[in-house]
Amino acid sequence: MPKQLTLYLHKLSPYSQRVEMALIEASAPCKTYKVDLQNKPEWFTSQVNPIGQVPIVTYGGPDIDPENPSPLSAKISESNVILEFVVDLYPDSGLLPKDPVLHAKVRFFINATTKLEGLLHAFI
Ligand SMILES: N[C@@H](CCC(=O)N[C@@H](CS)C(=O)NCC(=O)O)C(=O)O
Repeated sequence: MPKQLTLYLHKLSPYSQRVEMALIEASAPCKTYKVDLQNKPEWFTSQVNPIGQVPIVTYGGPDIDPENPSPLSAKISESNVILEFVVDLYPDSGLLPKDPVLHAKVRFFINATTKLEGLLHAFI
């Protein structure tokens, strides 16, 4: 029985989108909760992510209402970190090739897209 996993996201956030896609690709049972970034609920910053960003996942602890997160769940933020976490949870999902060369190529792609995001932010 997998532990509870809840993804807090925003549909227009590319960081959220990549985590959601990975969870779908891994067929991971999870809940999603859309955070209103224009009007963040107080419980989100006090109990889920003190810096108020999405995506973030809660993992483990009791399976309860996402608006009432448990202190017993692990809180994992940063899309790249969450992606690695999903791979660790679902090593056979095919998200990350086991072949070392292909693995390195995927990591190169992730690294390159992360740098591109930085450039993009410089223009907006
Ligand atoms: N480096 C973070 C960036 C996350 C990020 O910038 N999230 C934005 C949405 S795209 C956000 O939550 N903004 C709301 C805020 O900062 O108050 C990641 O990769 O997860």
